[in-house]
Amino acid sequence: MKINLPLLTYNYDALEPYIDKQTMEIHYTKHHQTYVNKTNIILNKIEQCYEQNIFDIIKNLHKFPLKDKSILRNNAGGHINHSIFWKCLKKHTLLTGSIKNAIEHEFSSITNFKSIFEEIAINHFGSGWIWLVIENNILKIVATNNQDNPLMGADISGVSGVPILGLDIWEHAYYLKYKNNRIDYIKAFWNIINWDEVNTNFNKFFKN
Ligand code: MN3
Repeated sequence: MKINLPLLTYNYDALEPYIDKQTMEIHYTKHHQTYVNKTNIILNKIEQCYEQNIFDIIKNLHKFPLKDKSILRNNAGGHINHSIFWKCLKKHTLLTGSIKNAIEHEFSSITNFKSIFEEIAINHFGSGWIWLVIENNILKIVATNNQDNPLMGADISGVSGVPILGLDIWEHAYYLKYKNNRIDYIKAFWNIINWDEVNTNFNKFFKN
């Protein structure tokens, strides 16, 4: 089994000025590509891989030997996290439809949702990701360290649920433009969320 860098459906400068062209290009062609390459190296070495796709692999990390497990956790995790992230980014979409209703239902208001999300992102120590997940049919905001993903389950990532929106808060995601001002990067995120994609994800995983 071999994985590939997913096609980016927009140009590197499409998210300017919120995410600059150079950061996008390096992030996608260097960082994400490295996660893909390292995942493929380890997948090549594993004699028998019973899992048929990369999502099944990160959901079943416990099935792999310890040394493979940590390499897969970091690199297959990195690949999936970034694959989700790129799809969640687009300028000029509207927060509307079922996802809007669900956020208002769960967090009282959009404003309150945003402030909780920002608070979790600002207070997260070190590298990681902030996610909006559906867990037991409830919307939650959770954080993971390094390249962990909620799909890995609580035993590994400390949280669980299906991610429908993710924000990369590694320094490589923002440092060229925002330097140490992670808070400005987090606040800029609201301008580039692809709510159409998040709404599609919500409808896919939320059981009415
Ligand atoms: Mn990244």
